[in-house]
Amino acid sequence: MNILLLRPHPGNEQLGLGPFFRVEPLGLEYVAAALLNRGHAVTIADLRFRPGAKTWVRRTRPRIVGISCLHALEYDQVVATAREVRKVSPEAFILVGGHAAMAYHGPLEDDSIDAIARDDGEEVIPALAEALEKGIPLQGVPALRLRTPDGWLDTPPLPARTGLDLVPLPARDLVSRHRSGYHCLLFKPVWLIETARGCPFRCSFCSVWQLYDRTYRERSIAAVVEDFATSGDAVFVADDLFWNNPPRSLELARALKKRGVFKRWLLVQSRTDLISRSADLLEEWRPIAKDFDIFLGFEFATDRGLSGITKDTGVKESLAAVDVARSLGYGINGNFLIDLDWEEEDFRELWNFVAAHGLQRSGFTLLTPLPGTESYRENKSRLEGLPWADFDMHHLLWEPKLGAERFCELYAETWRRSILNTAGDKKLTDWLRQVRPLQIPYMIRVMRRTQAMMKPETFLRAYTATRRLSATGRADTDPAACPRCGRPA
Ligand code: B12
Repeated sequence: MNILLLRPHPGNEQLGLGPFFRVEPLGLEYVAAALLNRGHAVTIADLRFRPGAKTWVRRTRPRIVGISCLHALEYDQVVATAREVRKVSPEAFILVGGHAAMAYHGPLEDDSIDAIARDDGEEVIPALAEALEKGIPLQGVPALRLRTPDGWLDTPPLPARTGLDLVPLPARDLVSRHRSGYHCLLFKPVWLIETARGCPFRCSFCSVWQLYDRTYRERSIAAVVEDFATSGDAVFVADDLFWNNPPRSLELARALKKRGVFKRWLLVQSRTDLISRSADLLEEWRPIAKDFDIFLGFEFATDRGLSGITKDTGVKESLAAVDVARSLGYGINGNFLIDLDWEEEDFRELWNFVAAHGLQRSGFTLLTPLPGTESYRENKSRLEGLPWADFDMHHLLWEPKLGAERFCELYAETWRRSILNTAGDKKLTDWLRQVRPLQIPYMIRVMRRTQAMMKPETFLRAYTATRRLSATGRADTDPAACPRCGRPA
């Protein structure tokens, strides 16, 4: 069967991590590998590059079109993509899957979509293909939310969570034409690797543990070593929580070294408390890459702030993690949350903490109720009608306590204190010195886009545009500004 898998353009890559990161559609590569094993003809089209969906549908004449929906901010774009596909191929079966689709499917219940996958794709799509091929009723295909003449209904769940070794390696060849376009700030091209999935913790702002019931699944050491050995030299590890299982992680580090794996750059995501007590493990991992960065959620600069969310760790652990990581030569890319209820003093406390501990490489996101979290359920009524593209953790979703104008000034000032401000300590020329000459135009483009976050108008215009949109049902008509992000067109 011809199957086309689409990674849509997210529609909003303007702020936060959006401008720096464009990584391969790893979830689709695993799904594709599962389908190739069953003898299907599979194409992955990454619509962040040309050509568009219509061309791919005409070229591949698919029986099934699978569309991935990773982030809540992509819902509207995913529906738009499904409608475009439906127009060119009325007979194709259109299925949507991916984190945001599984965590909260309401916005995807559109007439252009035939089903939404409620679990990981490796078992679901092959079962769907088989049912379509044999004319078996789709109600028997597991883990679907299915559109029927009687409305949307759930099919039975998978008997157990899919083991990650069911498909040991992703079909990376299917995206090789875009490899040079995948990047993470200084590194281009970049590879995305997954060694484990899920998280046993219970942070109130995160939708991952809620979706996977706090489970944590691991790939086998042999599969991960093979994946590392055959991938390129700049790697972002997609695991929700790296180093979670110290004995297995130690074994993995040793196996990678034994295989001679050494990368130019590695980036992993982990927790402060885990790092603060895992110095030996981090020491074992450090020689595996020349530069080794860690994404760490500090969330707040005070225990008072941390007590307002469920994080189950404190500022003491944040600082201990910084000490452990720095003493071993790791780079720290922290993230702090900013609450729309903040007073001026809260911003100052954050700025002082960042300066005192040298955490200028951090990012600053707005505490946002993401679909799939309890906080979304609690705030649902006040979020009704907002464009999904605004759920990027940089858009104000309601009026801040300080008033939008003052809040946006302080938020932009927070970003101005980060190393991304090219008018600050690290100039554009310093960034350019860190990349190869061929990558200078790319780097200039990325850093220029990033400067929008240093300006209060960016956040304020976006907020005003959204409010106008909810009041009138149409976008800001100012032709000089993007209706979503308020940036000059
Ligand atoms: C890689 C990643 C990114 C990358 C790449 C995204 C991109 N645009 O290319 C970067 C770093 C850029 C990124 C950015 C952001 N991200 Co992100 N990201 C992830 C991460 C860590 C891993 C995803 C991944 O590749 N996993 C590995 C693959 C193998 O698994 P998978 O994608 O889940 O695929 C499986 C299934 O989902 C399913 N499947 C997938 N696609 C399909 C399709 C079909 C048809 C079917 C049937 C099945 C299926 O089968 C696959 C195989 O089992 C997830 C965490 C997560 N657990 O999802 C967060 C996550 C998706 N991101 C999140 C967030 C919040 C963001 C940001 C807003 C953060 C920020 N500070 O700015 C930005 C938004 C950027 C933007 N404007 O677009 C949240 C989303 C929450 C939500 N409900 O919306 C997550 C869940 C992290 C979290 N813990 O909260 N992100």
